[in-house]
Amino acid sequence: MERDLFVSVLAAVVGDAHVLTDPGMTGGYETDFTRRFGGPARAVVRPGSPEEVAAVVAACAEAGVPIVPQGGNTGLVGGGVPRNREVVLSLRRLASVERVDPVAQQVTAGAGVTLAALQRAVRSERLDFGVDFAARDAATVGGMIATNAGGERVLRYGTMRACAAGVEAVLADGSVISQLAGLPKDNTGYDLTGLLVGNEGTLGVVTRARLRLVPLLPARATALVALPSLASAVELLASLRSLRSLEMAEFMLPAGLSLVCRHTGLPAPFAAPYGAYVLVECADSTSPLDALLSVLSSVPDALVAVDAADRQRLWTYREAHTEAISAAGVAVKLDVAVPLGALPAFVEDLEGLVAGRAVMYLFGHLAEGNVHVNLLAAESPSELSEAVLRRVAAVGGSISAEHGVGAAKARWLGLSRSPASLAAMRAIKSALDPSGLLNPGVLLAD
Ligand code: 2HG
Ligand code: ZN
Repeated sequence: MERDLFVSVLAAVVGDAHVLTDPGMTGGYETDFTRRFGGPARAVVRPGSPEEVAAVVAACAEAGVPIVPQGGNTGLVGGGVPRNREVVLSLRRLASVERVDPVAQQVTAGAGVTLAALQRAVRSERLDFGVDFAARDAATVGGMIATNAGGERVLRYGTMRACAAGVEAVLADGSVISQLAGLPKDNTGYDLTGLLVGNEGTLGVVTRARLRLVPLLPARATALVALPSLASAVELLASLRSLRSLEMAEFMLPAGLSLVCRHTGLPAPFAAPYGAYVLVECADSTSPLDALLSVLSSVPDALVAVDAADRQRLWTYREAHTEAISAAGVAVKLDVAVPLGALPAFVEDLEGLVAGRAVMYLFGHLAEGNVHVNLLAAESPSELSEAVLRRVAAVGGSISAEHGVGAAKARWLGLSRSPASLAAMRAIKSALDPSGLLNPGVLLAD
C-alpha cells in the first residue's frame, strides 16, 4: 500500500488531526529521554479510545506495517521509540480514570493516564497506588504495565505485576483481550494479565488496566541517613525491615549526591561526605517517627523530616539523580539487580572495572539490590555495557531490574535467561504475533 493511502486509512480511524507525519510534529515521539535511542516514524497515530486502538492495529496488520506502542516516552531502554519507520502508536489520549471502587479498592485507568493523575484521582478517595517513582508526571499506566515498572515503594507494595488486577489489550491481529473485572480469584487458565505485564509492547498494546489500590497513609516520616559504606547500608536495611511502616529505602553514593547538589543548587546535606547515603521513608495511620528514630539511633548522622516540603527536599537528593546526570551528558544506563548480600562487593568490583573507562554514577533501590548504573563519557559503550552485564550475571543478578530490556539490552538477554526460557518466550511471541509486527527488535533480538 502506498504511504499516503495507508496514512489516510489511519486518518479515517482516528481523524486527520491525530495522524502526525510532519517532522516538526513527530520529533518528540521519535527520540527518548536518554537521547541514545530513536529513529524516524512512518507516522505517529494518536487514537482516542480502545476501539480506535484496535482498528489502528488491525489496519497495520492488514498492511504489514510494524508498530511501536508509546506511553509517556519516559523509557530508558529504547523500547518505546521507533527504529526504522514503524508507526508510533501513542496511547496518551486514553487518559480517563474511571470511578474508584472503594469496596474492592480498585480503579480502572486508561493506558494514557499519568502516574501523577492516577495518584490525584485515587488520593481524593483516601486511597493510594503502590507504585511510585520520579517520572510520575509523564510516565503512563500503559507504559508502567508494559515494563512492569517498579520504583521506590516496591519493598512494601511490589512492582506493577503485584498492583495490576487485570488488563485490556489489543493483540497483533486487532483482537481484544479484556480482563477488567478485577476478581481476586480467577483460576480459569493461563494468567494473561501476568503475561501482558512486562511484555514491552511485543505481545499486545495495553489500552486499560484494573489497578489494586492501598489505603492512603496520612502520617509519614523521612530520613536521609549518612553511613560509612554500602555494606553498612545493607546492615541498616536489615534493622529497618523490623518497621512495619517501612515504605522506601533508596541508596546513593557521594559522587551522585555531589552532582545533584551542583545541578539543583541544594546544599550538601552533611558537613562532611560519607561513604553511602540511604533515603528512608515510613508511612502509617499514626506517626511512624519514633519507631524510625529508634532504628536510626546509632547511625553516624541523619536528617529527618515529617512535613511535606521538608520531606520533598530530602527526596530531591535522590530523585534529581536522573536529571542531574542527563544534564551532564548522554549516559549509558544499565538498570540491574543483584542479590542483596552481593551488593557491596558487586559495587566495589564495578568501580574497579569502570575506572578510567567512563565516569560512573550509581544509585538505586536498596531493598531490591537494584542498581542504576549510569556511565558518562564511556569510550566503548557496547563493550563496557557487556562487561558490566557479565559481572551482574556472574553474581546471579538480572540484567534488567525495572526498566525493561528494550532495544538496548535485547542482545544480552541470554545472560539472564536460559536457552529453554528464551525458546519459550520466542514461542509465545510467534503464537501471538506471528508476523512480528509489535515492537520488532525489542526484548527478543531479531
Ligand atoms: C529511578 O529510580 C529511575 O530514579 C531512573 O529508575 C534511573 O536514571 C536512572 O538510571
Ligand atoms: Zn529506579
